[in-house]
Amino acid sequence: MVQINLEQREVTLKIVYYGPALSGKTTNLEAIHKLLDPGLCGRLMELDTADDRTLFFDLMPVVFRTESGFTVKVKLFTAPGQVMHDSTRRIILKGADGVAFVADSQMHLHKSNSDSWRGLTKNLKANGLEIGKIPVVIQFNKRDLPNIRSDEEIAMMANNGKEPVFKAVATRGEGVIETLEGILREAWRSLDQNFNMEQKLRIGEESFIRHVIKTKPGSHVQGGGL
Ligand SMILES: Nc1nc2c(ncn2[C@@H]2O[C@H](COP(=O)(O)OP(=O)(O)OP(=O)(O)O)[C@@H](O)[C@H]2O)c(=O)[nH]1
Ligand SMILES: [Mg+2]
Repeated sequence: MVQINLEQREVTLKIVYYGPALSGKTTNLEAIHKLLDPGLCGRLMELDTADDRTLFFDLMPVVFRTESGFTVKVKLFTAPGQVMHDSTRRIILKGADGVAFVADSQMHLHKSNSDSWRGLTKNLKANGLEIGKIPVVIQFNKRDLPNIRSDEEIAMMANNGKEPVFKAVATRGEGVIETLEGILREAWRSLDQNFNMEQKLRIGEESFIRHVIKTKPGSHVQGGGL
């Protein structure tokens, strides 16, 4: 849940990257870390095993100050995807203001995507949250691989579902910023509705997003939207 401290003029938001094992959640954060302005990004902290599997979580804060004098901290977390870490996933989802669900586009991983989605629903519920109420966007990652779900299929899912859908090749940084922008937008709208963020911080949605997504000069950001 967003923390708003009016006295210290500080606001902290939590966004969680969630999805099946090896779908590319950590890779998304690494790409964001490379693409965003280093002046805004904190250290990327990865708590993982020797073979790079997320053990507990990754965390990267993005911090900026508004002209109205507020410090805004956006904390980007990844949850570990391996099946055995379910209780860790539940803990990491606690107080999330938005979830970016990173699905693996490969056909044969369809079931792990849907199992993970079901797990998300269950773990949100355990935290008093609910899909449909908390902002969620979906990213279909690994678009560079063979035997993946077709663009048509993904477009159809995007049409039928409520969540915004993005396509990505996280290893190349493609679609990663678009996904982040998508979840920030959804999260901001929901927080504004519930807590009057615009009035409190005296910044609007676009300004909030532009503040976070300041890419490094010269960095190449490619589209991943539908
Ligand atoms: N070909 C391809 N490989 C990718 C892409 N994104 C990530 N990978 C690779 O997939 C593997 C797993 O990526 P991670 O980012 O560690 O996956 P994760 O979701 O954090 O995995 P867990 O922490 O175990 O849940 C790594 O070898 C990545 O390089 C992509 O877009 N295309
Ligand atoms: Mg990981």
